[in-house]
Amino acid sequence: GPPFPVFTRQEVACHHSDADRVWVTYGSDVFDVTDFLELHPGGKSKILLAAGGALEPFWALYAMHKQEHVLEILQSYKVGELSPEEPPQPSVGDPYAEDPPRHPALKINTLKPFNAEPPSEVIAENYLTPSPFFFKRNHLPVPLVDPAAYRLHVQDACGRTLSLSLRDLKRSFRKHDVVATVQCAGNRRAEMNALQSTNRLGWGIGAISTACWGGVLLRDVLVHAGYQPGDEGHVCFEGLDRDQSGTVYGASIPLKKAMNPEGDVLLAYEMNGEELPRDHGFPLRVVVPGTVGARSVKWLTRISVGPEESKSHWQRKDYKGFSPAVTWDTVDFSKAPSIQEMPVQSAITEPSPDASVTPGELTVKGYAWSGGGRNVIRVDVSLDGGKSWREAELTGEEQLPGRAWAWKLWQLKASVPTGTKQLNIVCKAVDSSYNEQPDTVGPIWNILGVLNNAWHRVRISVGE
Ligand code: HEM
Ligand code: MTE
Ligand code: MO
Repeated sequence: GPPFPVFTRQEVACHHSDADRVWVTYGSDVFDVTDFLELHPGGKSKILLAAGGALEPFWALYAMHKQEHVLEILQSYKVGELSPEEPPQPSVGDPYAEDPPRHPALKINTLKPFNAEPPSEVIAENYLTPSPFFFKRNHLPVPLVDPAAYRLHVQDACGRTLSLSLRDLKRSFRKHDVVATVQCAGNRRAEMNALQSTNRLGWGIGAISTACWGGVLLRDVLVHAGYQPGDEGHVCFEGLDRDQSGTVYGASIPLKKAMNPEGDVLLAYEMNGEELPRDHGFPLRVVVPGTVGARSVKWLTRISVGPEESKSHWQRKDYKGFSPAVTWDTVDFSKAPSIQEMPVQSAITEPSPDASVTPGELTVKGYAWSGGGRNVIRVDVSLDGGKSWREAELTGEEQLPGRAWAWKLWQLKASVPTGTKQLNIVCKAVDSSYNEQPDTVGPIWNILGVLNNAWHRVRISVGE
């Protein structure tokens, strides 16, 4: 095509609002992203921060934009190039320089922010996931917190703010241990993306892990702050991770869940008997058993109670479920409730799709879990794509009825007859309410790529 028109940075700067069109630069290219504002998964207000200027300082923080599928979207809005006389943008320091070291076995989905999951074969090796292999889902850089200076701010029932040190928390409240599985709403999004792209982070089957969390009950802290069991409302949490515009990670849960003596919501300072690792929220995080991972706010700095849910982007504009018919043009975020309890889930961790399987003895392994404290009562496994089924053997700790916060691991020993060319392994779990998983992804596909709990399928060609 014809060469693009050339602009100065000053000309680009004139396009900084809807009315003047919104232009941004990246490298030496100029883009008119006005038509993308409403479609942006991170929200319109975020792009407006960069309006009229360079994306680089923002994308240094939200570095998951530096992926092919995002850059392709950007390219489609190109309207020009910067004049070669324009000096390049000064390079920005790496906001992720203080992130902790991680285990090299993790499969990285995005490096900055750090989003990674354990390899499939590792997931079901341990009932309690060793912390280095526990999936990590960060939206921002990991904050560096001095535990001596750390304070938890709790807004009390009279509107005052209590300030609690770690020592206060450990001294004033009884310690509880809760074994709970944490699952991201985006677990298994890659299978949704394979059907139709959601333009969002592709997770495999590993955005789920289980730990023994040690800490104090949120309920005890709320009672100390003057709240009563029958009170209505939402408990809002804020993390210490924030971006240049001061946006902090935040989320909320119903007060009823927090105050429920059988809800087991924890403010955790230990994970698997050790100090909470930095990636998992050091020095203090929320763990909301049975509830989507997004509400288990890490690096917790503030708790407040109010009539409304958290105003955070991640409470209001993300982590909601929509009909497959809803598009970015028609989505109305106020129409869907925030995801809290999760549906029944299971996946095959072994054999992995690229494993070499030969006729003879075969062990199929996996995990199964359901939200809301519902126990997994059964896992059915098929080797022929769902024509015939067998029941898997379940393992896991005994859990109280209605408080089954942790997954079940399962396995099935099968024999693969000689002459078998292909195995089409399928699993599906049933929870204590007899909820079952849908058989395919199509009918539950959604623009955010959340809540994928379709039957998990692994196709394997059998060698000689
Ligand atoms: C998410 C595109 C500008 C902040 C995303 C995603 C895309 C995208 C495709 C989804 C990524 C994924 O989940 O894998 C773009 C384009 C931009 C732009 C084409 C060009 C103007 C910005 C700017 C900011 C920003 C300037 C910040 C100031 C975010 C945030 C998310 C996001 C906060 C959500 C991330 C999360 O789920 O944690 N953007 N973006 N974006 N973007 Fe942008
Ligand atoms: N809390 C803060 N402060 N910042 C975050 O980015 N991510 C949330 C939640 N808590 C997040 C957070 C999401 S989406 C999930 S799934 C879980 O943390 C992941 O917890 P993990 O990293 O310990 O596995
Ligand atoms: Mo998540």
